[in-house]
Amino acid sequence: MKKEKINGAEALLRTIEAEGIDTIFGYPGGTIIPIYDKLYDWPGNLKHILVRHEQGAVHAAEGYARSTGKVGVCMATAGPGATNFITGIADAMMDSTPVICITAQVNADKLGTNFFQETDMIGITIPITKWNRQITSVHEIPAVMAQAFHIARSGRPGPVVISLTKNAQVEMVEYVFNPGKAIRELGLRKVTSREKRITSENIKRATELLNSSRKPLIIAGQGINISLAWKELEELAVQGNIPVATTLLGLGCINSNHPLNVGMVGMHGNIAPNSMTQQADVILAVGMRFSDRVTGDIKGYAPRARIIHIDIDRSEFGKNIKAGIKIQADAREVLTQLCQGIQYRDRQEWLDFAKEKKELERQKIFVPQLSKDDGPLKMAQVIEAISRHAGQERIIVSDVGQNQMFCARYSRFERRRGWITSGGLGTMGFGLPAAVGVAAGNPHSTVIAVMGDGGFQMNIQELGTLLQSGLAVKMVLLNNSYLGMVRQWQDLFFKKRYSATHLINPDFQTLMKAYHIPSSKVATHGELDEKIKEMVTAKGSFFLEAIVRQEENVFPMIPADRTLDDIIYENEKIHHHGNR
Ligand SMILES: Cc1ncc(C[n+]2csc(CCOP(=O)(O)OP(=O)(O)O)c2C)c(N)n1
Ligand SMILES: [Mg+2]
Repeated sequence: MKKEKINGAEALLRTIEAEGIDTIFGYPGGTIIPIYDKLYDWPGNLKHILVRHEQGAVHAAEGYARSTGKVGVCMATAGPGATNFITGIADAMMDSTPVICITAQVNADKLGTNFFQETDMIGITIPITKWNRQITSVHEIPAVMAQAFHIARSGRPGPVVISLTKNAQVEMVEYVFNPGKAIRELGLRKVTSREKRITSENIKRATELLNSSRKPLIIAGQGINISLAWKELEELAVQGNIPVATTLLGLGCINSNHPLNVGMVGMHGNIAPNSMTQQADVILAVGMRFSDRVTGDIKGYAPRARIIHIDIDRSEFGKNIKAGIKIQADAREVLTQLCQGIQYRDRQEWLDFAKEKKELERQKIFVPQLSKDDGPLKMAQVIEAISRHAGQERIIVSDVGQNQMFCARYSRFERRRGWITSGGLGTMGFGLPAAVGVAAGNPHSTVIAVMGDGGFQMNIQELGTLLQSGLAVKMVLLNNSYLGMVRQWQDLFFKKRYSATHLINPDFQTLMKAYHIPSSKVATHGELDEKIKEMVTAKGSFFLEAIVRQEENVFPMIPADRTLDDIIYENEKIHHHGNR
């Protein structure tokens, strides 16, 4: 019997469905119409969410991927549609997010002729993709798509770009999807027995080092979420009685209220884990990459610590911080093995140090930040109230800036994959479209997007996506009429010369009317709890605008290029550091 023939567009959609994906985020155009034509009456489970700008499609795919653990898929037409993907792709690369970005391309026989809307997406995206491939013939589609999914989600995940010429979308093929064979054809390098031996020897050395340590600190990053190592992380910490800090992306990989969780490291991190980094004798870094936002000036980083670095990507070893023990393997596997040899040690003095620093932060930062006074609302108060009212199944998505740091510092994280933010690239405009993707992937969760007035306006067009898709996102706008984080740096390091950071904003309430999104505004403490409750209990999308203090700064802070010993707590202290 002859196998049925289908066209390339249909073959592409079948591969996506076969990989367990139920939603594609995208935007059509002339070169990609054959795929949209197939979507028009697609008989399967695949939904398409029409965004309002292609950047939004990538961020939505990222939100979908990070909140569900699946691969996010987005698509765009050739040329401007494709180049609008770039910021999203770069964002996914920085945060190791598995997305497949399909961009249409002109007919294969027209490549290189400056054909209408021809842009070389392969050339453009080489440095910001884990892998990219141009498909010029229908026969390549099933195998290349299987490879794309494998590469996007395996090892250290990342973005894959598939540039699909128009002829390949319309040519006919006998459809056979054999991912196993396609992945074997990639000829990926296997871990050698020598490497396995080195790994197990290093696990033994690491166990001994941890067992003999008086002041160990685990620093857990996004790798914990990627390798699903939440349980193993907690087990290691509890069995060894070892405190755990997390990076910004690692927030939530251990519960906020866990007695061994000492908080977030980094520029606006908590005092305890930053100070502990400087005092620790052993640091176990898992699935984190010692970003400059975590280390400050690397010359003064963790001066007393021997460092064990666990990462699936060996290019991370020694890139920023040298580690004495390097273990290139899946975080979950390594943590499981470490659990087998770890011994409980009484570390009262060390844990008391953490307590002391926590108390210091409470007095110096939390109490004043959360105290009610006569002035306008503070961002911290809004975030804290959200945590109290929004239920444990909430997923918090943030934008970038002060809103993001307040969100990280004042939210309580009680569920896995419950925190989605743009870390490495710090992409303003990430929040709203990412939340759209989170909502698509998690219809039963409360999805809350916390944004600043600057970042919200960077992808504000995605309100149209909410309107049309009916997806539910609770938007919280922290409106300070400033590009707050840049203003903070101008305040602290540029003598308050607020160049181009003040924003004159539109009337957001009127705007919501135009989009038929129910909305509300809050400006006083008295109303805060009630307004937040109104938002979280609303059916569908809701927009809450909090008018917050205009010139508030996020503290503590470790100024860029300073060491973790140089924590500043308030505006006054900065003047000792001069203007840098
Ligand atoms: C796309 C992009 N452009 C510029 C920046 C630089 N930047 C970082 S934070 C920030 C200010 C953000 O302002 P807003 O969204 O109002 O948030 P706030 O800090 O006031 O909470 C800017 C301009 C960035 N991170 N991303
Ligand atoms: Mg702002």
